[in-house]
Order: sequence, then C-alpha cells, then structure tokens
Amino acid sequence: MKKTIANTTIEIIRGDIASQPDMQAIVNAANAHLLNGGGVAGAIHRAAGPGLEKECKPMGPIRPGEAVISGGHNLPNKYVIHCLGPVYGQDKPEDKLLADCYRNALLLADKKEIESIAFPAISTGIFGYPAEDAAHVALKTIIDTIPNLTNIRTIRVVLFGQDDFEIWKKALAG
Ligand code: AR6
Repeated sequence: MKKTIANTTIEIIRGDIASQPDMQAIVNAANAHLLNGGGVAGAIHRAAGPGLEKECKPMGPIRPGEAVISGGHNLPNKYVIHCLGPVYGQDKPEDKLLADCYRNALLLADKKEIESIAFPAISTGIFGYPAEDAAHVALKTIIDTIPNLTNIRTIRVVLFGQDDFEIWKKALAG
C-alpha cells in the first residue's frame, strides 16, 4: 500500500527490515548502548556483521527518542539509523518519545541527503508499545515531517507480521 504526499511516497509492506536492498538507509529499533540484541536489532546486526557494533558502541548510550547514524557494513544499505524507542509504561510520555524517533530519524537522513529510508515498527516488540497506537503516532509524525524534508522521496515501513501489516495499512488509509 502506498500514499504520496507532496513529492514523498509512504509505503507499507510486509517483510524483513534487514532485506531491503533498494533502500539507502534502514532504521534499527536499537537498545541504548547500540549493541546487538533481539528482534530488529538482532536481524540488522546479524546481516551487517561485527563491524556495525564496533562502529556504534562509542556513540552510545543514547536516550529514548534519539537517533544516530552509522554505515551499513555488510548490509546492502549505505546507512543504518539507530533509534531508541520508549519502553511502554516506563519512558514517558511514550507518544512524544515515539514521535521523536521517527522525526529525528527522518531529519537526520534528510540532512545526509538520503532519498529512501525503511523503518520497522519501533517499540512494538520487546518494548511493548501497542501496535495500533504506535502505527497512528508513527504515521502522523511521518506525514507531519514530510513538508520539512528536501531529499527523502520514499519512506517505507516494513512490518514483520500479517496482523501488524493489516493494522498499518488501515492506519495509512485513514
Ligand atoms: N524485520 C522487521 N520487523 C521486525 C523484525 C525484522 N527482521 N524482527 C522483529 N520485527 P523489536 P523494540 C518487528 O523487539 O520493541 C532489541 O533487543 C517486531 O515484530 O525489535 O523497539 C533491542 O536491542 C516488532 O513489531 O524492537 C532493544 O533492546 C517490531 O519489529 C529492544 O529489542 C519491533 O520489535 C527494542 O525493542
């Protein structure tokens, strides 16, 4: 499913964030210390190889809502943008911190002249953010940020499960 706003297209697809070879950047649902982990972080670090953790470690710790950028190492993507999402029920206000992740990642990518970027559903796995609420916060933030972007033409959200894919499609359809 796709929706174009100004010159930027938002795409919702089902897949693996570590297998998006046509994207210049992918976003990692990171931990504060930017180390290898489970879920998205595990998939990205596995595909990138040990050089990614070596590059990232000195940039940590990061705060909820913050985004930092690294190279893609063995990934097909030139860059990885690492975001620390809020732990649901712990890092508050969760909606603002989740919005900060998407906004900061997009602005950082745009500054690096990146034209295509793929996000996972940050915070909705181990960090426990309810899927539907997260989809609405994320899409509203993406749509609100698009007018401030100069270079990004494609913003893809990659959902792992069929249920999450349906939730995000519905949220984008409005
Ligand atoms: N591609 C796309 N989405 C995925 C993939 C994948 N390969 N694997 C899982 N998901 P999570 P968080 C979905 O837990 O909640 C890590 O250990 C998953 O189904 O990766 O932000 C870090 O080190 C869920 O919907 O991220 C942190 O400690 C979503 O991606 C912590 O987990 C996010 O799940 C971050 O937790």
